[in-house]
Amino acid sequence: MKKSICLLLLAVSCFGASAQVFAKDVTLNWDRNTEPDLAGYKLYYKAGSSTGTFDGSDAVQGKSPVDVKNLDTFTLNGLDPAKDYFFEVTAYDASGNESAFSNMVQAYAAVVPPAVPDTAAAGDGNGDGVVNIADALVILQASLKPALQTQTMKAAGDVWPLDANGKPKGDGVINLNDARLILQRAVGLVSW
Ligand SMILES: [Ca+2]
Ligand SMILES: [Ca+2]
Repeated sequence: MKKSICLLLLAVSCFGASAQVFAKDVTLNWDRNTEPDLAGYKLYYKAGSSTGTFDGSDAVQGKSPVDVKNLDTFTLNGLDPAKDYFFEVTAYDASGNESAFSNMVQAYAAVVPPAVPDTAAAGDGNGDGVVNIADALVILQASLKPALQTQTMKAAGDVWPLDANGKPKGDGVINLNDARLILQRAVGLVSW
């Protein structure tokens, strides 16, 4: 049980019904040990930082380490997509002797996209529930100084361009087009 094991991260997938609720599945693969008394592998995982004990407990399969038996590919399910995870694997023999740890691999936290504005909130760049000139000014400021842009502005203030039905579609950036369109909405030149 001296042989080193090379661990690879194969896939990270996210599934979820809304932006807030995701389950993350992480598939890992490692090279097989060739010792004749090899009995299986243990998959260690932890959330947060790469240092410290591999004391993960989020996976559907249970707390770290997960005894994956004599497999060389395994998928951990139900991890929190908001967290970074770190993984290592060991091999064990029929007598219970455990190898040294493999290399460590990391699965990064998923980037949760900003909520798509519904038409009621679209244009409400300051998040106070109404669309008026104050929002046009807030978005104008934010368009000139990106450091000022908040999640609310990005979600509600990115209204330009409008789609074929005249509803705010957005193009992923806050700029003068958004400020102008919110101003037009505020003074009643457009509606959505
Ligand atoms: Ca507002
Ligand atoms: Ca825009």
